[in-house]
Amino acid sequence: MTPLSYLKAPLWVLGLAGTDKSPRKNPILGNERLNTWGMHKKRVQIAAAMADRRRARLASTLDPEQRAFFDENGYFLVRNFLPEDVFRKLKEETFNQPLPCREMRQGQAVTRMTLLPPSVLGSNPALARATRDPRALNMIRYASSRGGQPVSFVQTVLVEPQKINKKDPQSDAHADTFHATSKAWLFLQDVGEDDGPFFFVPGSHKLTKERLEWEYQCSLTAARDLRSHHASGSYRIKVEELEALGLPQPVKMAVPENTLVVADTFAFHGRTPSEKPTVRSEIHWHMRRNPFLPWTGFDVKSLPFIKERELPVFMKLADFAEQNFNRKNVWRPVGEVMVRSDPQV
Ligand SMILES: O=C(O)CCC(=O)C(=O)O
Repeated sequence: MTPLSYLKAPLWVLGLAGTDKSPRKNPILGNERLNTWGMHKKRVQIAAAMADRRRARLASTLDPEQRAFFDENGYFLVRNFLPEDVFRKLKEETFNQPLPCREMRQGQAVTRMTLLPPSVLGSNPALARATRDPRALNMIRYASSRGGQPVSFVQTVLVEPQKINKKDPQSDAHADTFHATSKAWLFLQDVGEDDGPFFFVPGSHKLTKERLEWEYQCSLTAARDLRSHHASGSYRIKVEELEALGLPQPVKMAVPENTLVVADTFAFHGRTPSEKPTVRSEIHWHMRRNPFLPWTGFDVKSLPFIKERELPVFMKLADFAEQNFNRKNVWRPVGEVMVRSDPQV
């Protein structure tokens, strides 16, 4: 660390009261002594208690049976989510025209992101209907324990094990961060057991005393861990460790097309490695908010001029930072391409 980095100290302190999760980037979070005294543990405990309270307020937006399933397992799963004619149209709009895309490579996996700003949604009614579906949005909000507007895009995961022999870091079971947060997938094709399905450890969204102790142990060493995602606060767990935490083995989400899965990704999850080339497309949503705020509303990202523009604006800012401050944007623009074409990065 250079003396100049200490200019960021006020941001590190503020980060403690927000979503900051990286012990490597924020030296306060990575401080072994503070973590020995229980700093990380306390953040995890407070965040979980606040999430429970906010969820209680969001509960009435959900079907009681679906909510009970989520509360027990940490995810929602709805088959035949969209009416058949809407789903057919959704696939046509997604697959039968070139759309502006970006790509990011992680080992043998390339993630292609097709942005869906209001201009694209305006001319593609089925995409608009799917991404704005109120049932999906309510489940995503409940899973992240906050009201507001998630980001959405078409995600296509292209895995090329025959070309690149380098591990996909998403294939390790992991928690995305230290608090409730959500991701959702509306699968646009059947996903078989061998098609690199999403996997999830049921019940691992719960903050048990075993999980808290595991979080504590991770916090003591994470900042110097060689696995960069782990050191960045997305803690990795070996499947052999799950039993000691009272958890079952991961379940592969091998599901038919038109299935919606919404998960709290504080729970352990990941992408099943595949030995054959696979292409998996989905409507994908993310939602993460400050876990320490008591309210479920007041969402800046739901304001009319920000709603559905957050991701495109963020990408432009990341491009600007790359051009002017030498900070690489991992999401490389690849122009207008067919969503299931071969990757370019
Ligand atoms: O899309 C998937 O299969 C899961 C990827 C993953 O683990 C993640 O996004 O954190």
